[in-house]
Amino acid sequence: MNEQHVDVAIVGAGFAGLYATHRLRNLQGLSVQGFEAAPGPGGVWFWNRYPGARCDFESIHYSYTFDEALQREWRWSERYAAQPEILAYLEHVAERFDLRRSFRFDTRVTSAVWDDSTERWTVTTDDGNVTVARYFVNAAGAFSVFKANEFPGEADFRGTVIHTSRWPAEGIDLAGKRVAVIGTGSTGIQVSQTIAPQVAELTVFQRTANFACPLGNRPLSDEEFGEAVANYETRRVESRDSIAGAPYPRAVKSALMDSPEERRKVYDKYYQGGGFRMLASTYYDLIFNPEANATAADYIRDRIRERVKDPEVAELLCPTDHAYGTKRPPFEIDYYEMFNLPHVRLVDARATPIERITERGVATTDREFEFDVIVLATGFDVGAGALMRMGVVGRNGRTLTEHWADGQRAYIGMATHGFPNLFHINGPQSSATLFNNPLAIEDSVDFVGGLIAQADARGHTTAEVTEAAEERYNELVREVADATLFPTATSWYMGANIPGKPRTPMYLFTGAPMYRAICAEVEAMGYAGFSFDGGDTSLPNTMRLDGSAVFLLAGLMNMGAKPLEECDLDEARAAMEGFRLMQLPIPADVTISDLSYPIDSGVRTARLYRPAIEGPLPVVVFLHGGGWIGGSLDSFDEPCAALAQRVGAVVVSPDYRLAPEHPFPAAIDDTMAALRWVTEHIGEYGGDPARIAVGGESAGANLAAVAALRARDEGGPHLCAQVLVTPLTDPMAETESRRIFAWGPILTSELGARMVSLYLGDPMQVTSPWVAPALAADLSGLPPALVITMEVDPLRDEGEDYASALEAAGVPTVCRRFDGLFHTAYSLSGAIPRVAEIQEAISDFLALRLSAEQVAATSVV
Ligand code: N01
Repeated sequence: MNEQHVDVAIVGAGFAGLYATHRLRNLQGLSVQGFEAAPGPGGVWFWNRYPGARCDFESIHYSYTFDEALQREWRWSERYAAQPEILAYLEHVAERFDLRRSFRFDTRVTSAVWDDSTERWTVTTDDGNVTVARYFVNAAGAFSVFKANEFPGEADFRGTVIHTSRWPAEGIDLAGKRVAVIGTGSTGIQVSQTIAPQVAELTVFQRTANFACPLGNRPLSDEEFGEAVANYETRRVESRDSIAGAPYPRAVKSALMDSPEERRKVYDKYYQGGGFRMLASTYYDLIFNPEANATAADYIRDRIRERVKDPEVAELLCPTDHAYGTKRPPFEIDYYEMFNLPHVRLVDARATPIERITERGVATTDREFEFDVIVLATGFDVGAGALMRMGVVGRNGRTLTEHWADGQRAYIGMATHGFPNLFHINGPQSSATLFNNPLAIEDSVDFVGGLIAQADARGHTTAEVTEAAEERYNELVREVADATLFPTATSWYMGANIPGKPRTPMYLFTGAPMYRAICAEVEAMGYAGFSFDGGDTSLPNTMRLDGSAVFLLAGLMNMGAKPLEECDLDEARAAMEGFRLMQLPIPADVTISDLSYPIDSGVRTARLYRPAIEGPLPVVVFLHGGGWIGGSLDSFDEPCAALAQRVGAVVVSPDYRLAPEHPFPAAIDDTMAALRWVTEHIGEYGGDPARIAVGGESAGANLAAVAALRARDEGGPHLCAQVLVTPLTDPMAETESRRIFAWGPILTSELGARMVSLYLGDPMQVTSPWVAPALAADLSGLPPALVITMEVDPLRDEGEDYASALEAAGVPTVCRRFDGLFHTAYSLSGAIPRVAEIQEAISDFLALRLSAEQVAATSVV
């Protein structure tokens, strides 16, 4: 037995293992020993040699980016390269960067055990050797364990049974043979359409019909290749910044915003030869809105019906049991036309399941079929299936299999608690499956390389994700999945294709930009979530957020929405109006009408929301948010209507003047004018002038708080309550939340400062209590207050400080913090289900404060 000592042991010589070796050995100078079960490099592209095996992501995108010369010199022959070409590419990379010498091929890892006393991994291989390593990198890939044959009787069969991922290099002669293909995923479709012309009979066993769309393969012209090479630099940046990791046009509309005719045009454009564009470039809500998804599903079903002549076969090929995209979409060349050939038949393996393999072929519950060759295209134990079989033992003798008994989990897809110095490349719960894999791999390897470099530079010997970080990330992955349609399908995305495997989301379904942003944040915070030598670190801000919030922010990134702080005034206003798209429908039983109220320089509009309840009703004057520079009656229609309905109150939303056209004190003057008008006239609209509350969100909450002060000091109007949702109470406040959440989300420090400066006009006003109510000399005598704050909001602490100050001044005050939510969440009810909890808190508070009994009792006192 040989024992060798290295810095890093790497398992796998596919895209991940090769780049990990290059980065860690060639660029970082670490000693590396790699292991690969296959006789050569290539990973999944070594093993999957079945006829028709081809990448369904364009090769100019699905390739390494780390070396510019490599990008230029490798000339892809087709738009979507076939397996031999991709394998040749990886062999070329192995040669060019001298990577082979770091690998032992034909070698399997049989155990990997962590020793806490030496802080080393001991890796044993089936050649009897032992490698002791500081770090252990799992680059074994997600598709290296194929799904074992589930059908009894294989030994009885007189012909050949073969799984697609074990296709022999010399091929199998299928000419004139009777062939069965079991499985209609990406692999089954590729192999069937390719072998159909050669075989005597082809029988496809389909358990679940799939939404396959045209691949659009063709030779890559010199012009296309030249254009790609010339623009690689910008293309790669765009790729990494897009949902799927390729510079496809972004989906920026809901499918429900287009008419059926417009939708047809969009789907026609991307269906024909668009590959993943059909999902990534059409409509952003296909993956979470069932109604939107149905439009794409209907479209694809119609194309299947057009392409397959026999209506019964066509119907069988139409998927009906899952939403489009919730199983990994396959791509095809002439798969559907293949079923028009007389020697090809489709068997419904759901209606008549396969029972066994017999001496002559396959027996279903209905009959026996005779074959010479049975091809199993039945998929993989996706995720870290390979690692699970390697005998990995972490701290305190705990095996990885035990740790993952309830489902595979890895912090940002890269690290597992209890397994120090073990890193996964594109591991479970990464975003790899929705992200062009070579790019995802490079990002993941670079992250791990950076972490090791930092640990080494600082003299740390162990790096391990904390239990809390792993747990929170795991929850986040589930919460994000719950915001999508993915959990509604039985797929390998959900670990649901392997009997007995825990059903749990295998990936973070946000798209690449959010996943990359989380990894960047972890790194920027000194590898937040990781503990070096037992020291503790904090969680990245994004992981404090509710999954629905992360999913929403990811959606904005996928659309390429400009962050608000980068927008000019018009763009910022338009973006705020766009928030309406993320609101629930307006409750039908609330009547909405516009009216006018006078201000010094003329009249303004106010919008009145009245629930279908007999009056007189209590009244809420609600000021919309928007940083005093944006927001509108329209953008707050839904929050105001929902408030009216929940509280059973007349809600009046004044259209106060905006800065910078109308700086301070225009907005607050208009607010006061609206309050006065409401007090005098609301009786005409079914409101009770004795029961008026003021409320607002963000800048609107600032106006509401100031209005309460002014109403007290100016002798009216009389207000029974104030509701301040995420108020700004002091522009100059130096709070911890302003520091920690300086980068948002949505509201950043820079944006906040810019809005305040536009609002003020004259900077000297910043200390006026009419701008900064927290600076008022006296807060006593103000109406009872409800202050609502969000955990991940720069304004959180000043809201809570203001609530404490009100209470200290004798004002009955309730302060509610909503963990996991962010500034502006209140006006995004369609995307953030927990807005209902905020609305409930407001209606509970106002129901009490505006009840006739309470108001009467208070007046008597
Ligand atoms: O595997 P799959 P795959 N009886 O799990 C059926 C990647 N890939 O090898 O859906 C009858 O998708 C199963 O039926 P059902 C890509 O990410 C990429 O095709 O479970 N049928 C399904 O139809 C892909 O998603 C490329 O009801 C049974 C099929 O077998 C991933 O690899 C090319 C069955 C399995 O489909 C896996 O694709 C190829 C049973 N007992 C693959 N058990 C590229 O182009 C399973 N099935 C990059």
